[in-house]
Amino acid sequence: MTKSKFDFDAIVVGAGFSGLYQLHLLRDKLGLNVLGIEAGGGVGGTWYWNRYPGARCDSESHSYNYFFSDEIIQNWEWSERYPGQEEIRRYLNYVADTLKLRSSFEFNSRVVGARFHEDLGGWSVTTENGVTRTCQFFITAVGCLSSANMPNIKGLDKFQGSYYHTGNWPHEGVDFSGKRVGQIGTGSTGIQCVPVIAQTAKELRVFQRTANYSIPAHNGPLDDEFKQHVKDNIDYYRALVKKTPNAHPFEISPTKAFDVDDETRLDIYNKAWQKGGLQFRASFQDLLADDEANKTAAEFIKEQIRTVVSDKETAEKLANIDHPFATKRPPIDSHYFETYNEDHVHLIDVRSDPIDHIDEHGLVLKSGARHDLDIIVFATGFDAMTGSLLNLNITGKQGQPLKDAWSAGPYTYLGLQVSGFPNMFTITGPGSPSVLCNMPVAIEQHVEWIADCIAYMREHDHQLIETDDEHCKNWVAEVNRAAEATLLPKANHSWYLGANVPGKPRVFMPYAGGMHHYRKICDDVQMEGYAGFHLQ
Ligand code: NA7
Repeated sequence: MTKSKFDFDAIVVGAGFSGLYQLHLLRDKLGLNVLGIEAGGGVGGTWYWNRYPGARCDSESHSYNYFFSDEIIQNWEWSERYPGQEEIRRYLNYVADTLKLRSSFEFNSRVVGARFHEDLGGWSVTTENGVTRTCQFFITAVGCLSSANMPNIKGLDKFQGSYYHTGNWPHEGVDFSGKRVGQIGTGSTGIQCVPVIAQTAKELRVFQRTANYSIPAHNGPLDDEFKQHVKDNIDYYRALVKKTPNAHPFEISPTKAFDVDDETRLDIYNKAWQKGGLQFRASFQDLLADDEANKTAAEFIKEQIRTVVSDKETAEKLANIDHPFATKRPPIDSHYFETYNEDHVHLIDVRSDPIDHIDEHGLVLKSGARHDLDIIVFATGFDAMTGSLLNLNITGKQGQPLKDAWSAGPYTYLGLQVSGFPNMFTITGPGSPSVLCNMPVAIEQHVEWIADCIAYMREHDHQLIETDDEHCKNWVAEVNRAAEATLLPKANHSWYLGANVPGKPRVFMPYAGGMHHYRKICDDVQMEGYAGFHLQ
């Protein structure tokens, strides 16, 4: 066997759902020499870092797993309708043990730079400890929501209490008992935190900039009958998640909101509300396409908020939502709105009276109103989709940094590759459906496509694969077209648009044309011998 000119055939960055499976396929199916690098101290990816109170997935557990291995499916048992953070981490540890993946990962090791070398035809990857390794294929499995968005509020350094970002939560937890807690942010994360923090805090003040819709999750233990049903019908569920636009295990209704009369529509919404979860969005097929249809769902939810929350003023602030339903990622909750009925929980509207600064004692609003606090929780989200990639300091051909290539927004072909960055693949990269889907299904599709592509290259003795400007330009146009065909771009502060991070280009980043269409596009590209990619 001739010695490779690279230290590794492939380096995979990240040990979450995507990194684990990618490493397994390349190492165990293709027989490559692969190194995994992970900044965290263990496997889990986003679930390793996001340990905030109430952290739970909004996909239902029977679809929030890998589908590639019957053995893994049959030997694992989810306990609740929606998997909690700890259970997901246990699951990923179980997968890592079953497939013996841990030994191929270097943990507690952060990638600080990756550079393509034209003379080498491959990459060098440098970690924080100064070590540099070379590889032929550089694969990012860094997740879409991994780079915390910490707002730049002046005076935070003076605050004498403690503060935490939900995405970097201390492993030992935070004790809220007897404490005056302020929480900034009411996205999916904030909505999960509120009811749990309220259980022990002396006082909880929630600072809301944008009111948000939320659907009750109705989480609870799964009964044995359902667990067995899923195992016995796994082929059905595997096919279902491949068929639906968001890769969830339920169909979107073929009916339009105005195909039925008012009474029937209300009945459908009531039933969906009772059932709970993201399925509410699937009540009618045109909720994300038609303004008037959307309003029927939006008004229904606003009415529920007014019914649940007893204080009229608080209810109005919560129901004063400025964007169409589901144009921001729709949270699901466990007693979120109900929590505002507790005397020690207060909602503060920082849209009408914004946060001005933080001082030793707490938050001060523009009006001068002050809120003295012991703990501040920043549930302020992520520099989504591009942040975790740009943080790797990636440099492509002719020394071009990825940050320059993406100065006007992410520029990819299929969300899989960037022109000027040969042999680099971005699992669930911007331009792919990713965050609009049940993630593990989107991840499996990307990971398998990448592994097939590398296998094809080996078979045909190709050393390099690179897309080009024309295909990136066309794909970005297609991503925009798909978004424009929906109401999604109408949410002003959405992280889908990058609008939550000051200075970030406003571009709709995920592909909204549906996972099922996207899968077909990628399959066709593969069938045509990797059309849009140049193989050398
Ligand atoms: P999100 O959905 O980005 O929510 C962040 C929240 O923080 C949102 O309510 C923001 O208000 C608020 N925010 C951010 N910066 C500020 C400042 N400076 N002042 C006041 N309020 C602020 O992040 P999540 O972590 O909740 O959810 C991310 C995804 O993780 C989620 O969709 C799931 O897919 C998993 P805004 O709306 O910008 O006015």
